[in-house]
Amino acid sequence: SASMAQEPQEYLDFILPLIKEAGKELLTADNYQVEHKKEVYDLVTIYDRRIEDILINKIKKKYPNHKFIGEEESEINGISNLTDTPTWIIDPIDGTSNFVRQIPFAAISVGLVINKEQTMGVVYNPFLNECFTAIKGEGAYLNGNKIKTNGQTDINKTCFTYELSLARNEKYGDMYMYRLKHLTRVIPGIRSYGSATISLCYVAAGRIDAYQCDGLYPWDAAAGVLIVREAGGYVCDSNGGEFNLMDPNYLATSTKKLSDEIMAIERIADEERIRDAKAKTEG
Ligand code: 2AM
Ligand code: CA
Ligand code: CA
Ligand code: CA
Repeated sequence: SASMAQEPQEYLDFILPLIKEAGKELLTADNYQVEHKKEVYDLVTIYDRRIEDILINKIKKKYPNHKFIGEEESEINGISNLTDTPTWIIDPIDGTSNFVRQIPFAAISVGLVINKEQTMGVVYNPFLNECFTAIKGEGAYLNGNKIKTNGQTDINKTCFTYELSLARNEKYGDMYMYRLKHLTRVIPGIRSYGSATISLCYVAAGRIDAYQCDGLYPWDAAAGVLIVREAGGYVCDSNGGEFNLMDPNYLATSTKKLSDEIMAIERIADEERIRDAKAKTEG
């Protein structure tokens, strides 16, 4: 019956075809007009709202007691707190700035949180037909094939994706400038892809070694962070603390050792920034 607890696999079997179907909205899109939200870099198209509405309505029909946190509905309703009720956390298009430029690097992300725990996650990039999935305790998959992080521990051989889209946010000041100065000295491959969820999945699949992003929302993390962890990766918050789904920023890496090494360099950069700022006010 509807009130009985269901296995995460049943939820995955239910949602997967709906996400694949919703992906067709992106493949057949022909209207790339954008509307700006509060920030000039925060974009929305008709497809963001349409995909989120389709998914929420179909899930509601099947599971009328479940709750939802969706990027677009949150604009109106605010972000509700997590409860023990199963909650579907939806980013209808992650990588909207790529999508509107017809760069095929955007995904639909759906995570399911049960008893406040990330339990199931799907990230689907319809343009490349790549569907990443995970169930807590049961591993991570790409199109049904098991994936693992690549086990990279050597920062001198690392490919690191650092999301720079939010660097212009005043609250970070010069932080990114200082960090990039130090990181680029040791890390041979630096990237910025413009999709948080796909970048996380690339760490999970061992394509890249590390991904970091600040200033995110639950829908940028609900599926992808579970997928990284289930692939054997390590996720902490951007300052090395415990990752918090409801106030997310993160460093996701193939190994804990690599995470420590990246953090150590960022600490050196942060200290230099603080020293310089001090010298400026004193000088
Ligand atoms: P989005 O495409 O769903 O907006 C790079 O832009 C990454 O950061 C994307 O995954 C993007 O998600 C996410 N992001 C989160 N908050 C953002 C914001 N305020 N502006 C732009 N991108 C944001
Ligand atoms: Ca957005
Ligand atoms: Ca997003
Ligand atoms: Ca989005």
